[in-house]
Amino acid sequence: MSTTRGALIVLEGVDRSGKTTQCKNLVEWLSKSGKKAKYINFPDRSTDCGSLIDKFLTNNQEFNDETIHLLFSLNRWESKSKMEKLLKEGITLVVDRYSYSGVAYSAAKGLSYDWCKNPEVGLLKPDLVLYLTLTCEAMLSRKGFGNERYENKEFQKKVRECFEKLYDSSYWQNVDANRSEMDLTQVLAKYADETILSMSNKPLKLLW
Ligand code: Z5A
Ligand code: MG
Repeated sequence: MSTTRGALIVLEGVDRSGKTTQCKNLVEWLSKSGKKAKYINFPDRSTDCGSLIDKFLTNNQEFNDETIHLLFSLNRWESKSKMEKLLKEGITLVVDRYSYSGVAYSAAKGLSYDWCKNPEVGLLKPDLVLYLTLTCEAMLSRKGFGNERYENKEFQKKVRECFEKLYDSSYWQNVDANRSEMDLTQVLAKYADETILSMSNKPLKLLW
């Protein structure tokens, strides 16, 4: 009998909406309920390309808007084969930011949507995007906001508008993140579970 593939589940949302916390909780929850699941995050700062991105985000290196956009995209391409292999082995991937962050942050700087989407064409398309929504006030009150590049209120407002343009009701689910950590995990786990159960013979699709 062939293995049912894992689901590709992406968490997106504005800064501090709790993506990393929730991705980790979700992997733990899925594992406890007997499903194989793995956490993956972008940017992956552990690669050579990721280390350049890290220098940029921490204001230790400058790149023009197009260059940093392509580096973020390259950072996802580096992982494509590994992700495909894991999914085919039946492992569900819970991904902390993906191409949607890539497009939203660059488009918020003024690059065109089409230009921003192009380098993402051919990457794996998620089965489910869980988009965490958070009001500006709630975002600003959370710990750690303001330490890195892009972490300012005006820019985050533009990012939010760009994310909203990417919304696609066929595989996106908006979730209000302004609730307790555990309540939010329960809501997300329900959506994740439904998606995993619906996998059966679904082929992997590609963006965009
Ligand atoms: N970027 C890009 O430009 N292009 C790309 O292609 C990609 C990314 C992939 C760094 O990303 C930057 O890269 C990011 C987008 C850009 N720039 N910005 N802004 P990152 O993923 O490394 O960003 P980060 O520094 O980890 O922040 P974050 O991901 O936005 O935070 P989060 O993961 O959404 O939140 P968190 O770390 O889980 O939680 C934040 C805080 O809130 C923390 O103190 C928690 O304890 C607290 N928290 C979490 N959940 C709750 C609840 N439910 N209630 C109250 N408090 C909570
Ligand atoms: Mg994070």
